[in-house]
This record gives sequence, structure tokens and C-alpha cells, in this order.
Amino acid sequence: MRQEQIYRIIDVNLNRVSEGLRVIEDGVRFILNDSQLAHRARQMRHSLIKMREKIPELGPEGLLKYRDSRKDVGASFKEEKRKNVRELIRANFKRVEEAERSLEEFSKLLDVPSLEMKFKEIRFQTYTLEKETEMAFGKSIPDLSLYVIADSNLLGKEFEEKIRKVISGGATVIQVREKASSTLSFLNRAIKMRKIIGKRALFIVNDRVDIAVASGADGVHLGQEDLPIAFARKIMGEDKIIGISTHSIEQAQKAEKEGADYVAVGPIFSTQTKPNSGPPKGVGIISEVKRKVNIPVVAIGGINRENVGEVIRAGADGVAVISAVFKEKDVGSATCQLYEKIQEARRKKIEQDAIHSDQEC
Ligand code: TZP
Ligand code: MG
Repeated sequence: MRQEQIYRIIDVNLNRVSEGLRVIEDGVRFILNDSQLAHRARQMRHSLIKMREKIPELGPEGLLKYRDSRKDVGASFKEEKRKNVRELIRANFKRVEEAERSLEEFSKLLDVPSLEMKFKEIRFQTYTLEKETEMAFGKSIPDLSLYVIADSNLLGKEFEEKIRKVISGGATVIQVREKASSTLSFLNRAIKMRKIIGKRALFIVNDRVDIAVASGADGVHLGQEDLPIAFARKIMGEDKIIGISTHSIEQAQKAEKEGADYVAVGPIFSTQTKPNSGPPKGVGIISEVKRKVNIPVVAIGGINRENVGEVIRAGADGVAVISAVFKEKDVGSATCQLYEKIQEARRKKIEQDAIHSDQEC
């Protein structure tokens, strides 16, 4: 690859980042009236402009000679329609992040010290800005700390009573999972659960987008073989939560790219509840996925009160459990104990992380 080809890629991507940041800046400034977020977007744009000046080839004069929009095969790509401002801002963040990744990768081929690090820094600043912008737009980041899956196989007759106890025990999310029942009884159960749960926890339907919408659930949880995210999003809308089961870093990255709101990763430990879920991955996969994706990561599979601390300390944003709650006699107290263990592990993790960062200084 010739140097001018690399500079052409750098030029194109610097423009993409600047343009995307400009759209974001205008959105947060004029629609959200958030001057602080707007200021940060502007600062990031300005620091990119400064980078152009850092080396002659990246200065405005230098780059112009590598620019040739007639030869750019992407110039005629069809622009997509956007449904609303939030979707437009999100699309611009994605565009900015992709361009930043390209800048970071191609700068490795240039002999310019610290360039790659600088691009990386800006990419991470973008992730933070995206998270805060998303929050400012009102879709709060869901609390997935204790995600209890109400599997009809284990629930038995007193299901309503058990759900109430699980809520009082501190579950932040409750999912309805029906693997063997008819559509009608699945729907009826979902409607009942929505009523019982109210606003005290998030309510998620497993597998079925239609039942999620019909029962007024907060979201749906999909597997790798279920309806793809793009179609589920069309039906569910932007404000609902879509979670995906993943079994590898690649699947988690793909889910994030396609717009999932969280990923479930597992099985972490061996589980009898879903015997065909593959070999246990161990807690190592949690920290690996956390390093690669920015959406919340929920660990699943064989998690109980003995091992939940380890899972949280590995970086999981939450744990999803079935048997640790529903195979216990007292489901309320089982939930409560898990919840306490999660909080305790979080406190420990914060302390450990603080010690680590002191040592790095
Ligand atoms: N997906 C991966 S493992 C699993 C699912 C649904 C089962 C989790 O159940 P348990 O009883 O908490 O191991
Ligand atoms: Mg499924």
C-alpha cells in the first residue's frame, strides 16, 4: 500500500468523524439544550482539527492533494432515512466510531509517534459521550444486576406468589421463559406477569417479539436463531430493550453493532437447566467481552450464591439465574441473598479497581 493511499483513508475518516460530531453537537445543543454535551462534542472536533496540523501530511494543505472524491466508490452510497432525532444521533455516533476505528488501524501503518494512541483516546471519549447522550435522550441504562428468569418448567402452580417474592427479594429484571407452552398460554402468563411486576422491575419476554409487544413488556430477549435484531427493532421500536444470548466475543460484538441493548454471555458454569448450551466458558469470557463491547454484559449459566461474587468481580453488569432462585424452597430469600452478594462484590470490585489505578499512577 502506498503512503498516499493511507493518507487518503485518513483524510476521508477525519472528515467522517468531524461531520458526525457536528451533527451530534447540533442535536445535543438545539434539541436537548445540553450545552455541556455540545461543548464536549465541539472540543473533540477541534482536537481532531489540531491533529491535522500536527504533521505536514495531515495539515489541511497536505491532505487536499490526497483527496479525490470522484474516485471514492462510497460517494454514491444511498443515505438512509432516519425515523427520529434519537435514531439520527445514534447513527452518527456509529459512523463516528467506525471512522475512528479505521483511523486507529490505518495510523499503525504510518511512522507518526503517538498518532494511534491519540485516535484511540478520541474513540473512547466518543463512547463516553454516546453513553451520556443516550441517557440525556431518556433511555436510561437498564439495571440488569439481578436478572431472574421465570422458567415455567420450574415455577409450578404458585407462580404468581413466587413472582411477588422475587420482586420483593430485589430482582431488577424478570424474564418470562416458556419453552413448551402454546402461544395463548405464553401470552396469558406474560400479561399476568406484567400486571404483577408493574414498574418494580423490568419485564422481559424470552424469544417472542409478538408476545413482548402484546403484553406491554419492557423488552425481549432473543437467541442466535431467533428474529434478527433489525427486524425485532422494527417491531419493538427504539425505546424497548432488546437483549441477545451470545457465546463468544464475536457474537457479542455483532450484537452490539446491530443495536442490542445488552448481551447475555454464557454458559459461565455448567448448568442442568439448559443442557445443550455448550461447554462452560468460565469467568474469563466476561472480562474479555467487557473489554470489547460497550453495552451491558449479563452473565448466565450455573450462577449461584457461591460463585456470583467471582462473576461480578470479573466485570459482569448483572447475572441471570434460573435454578439459583427457583430450585430453592424460599425463592424470596434466595433472591435476596443473591442481591446482597452482588452488592458486596461490587463494593469489593470498586475498592480493588481503586487500588489498581493508584498503583498505575
Ligand atoms: N442460557 C444459557 S445457560 C441458561 C440459559 C437460559 C440456563 C441458566 O439457568 P441456571 O439454572 O441459572 O443455570
Ligand atoms: Mg431464545
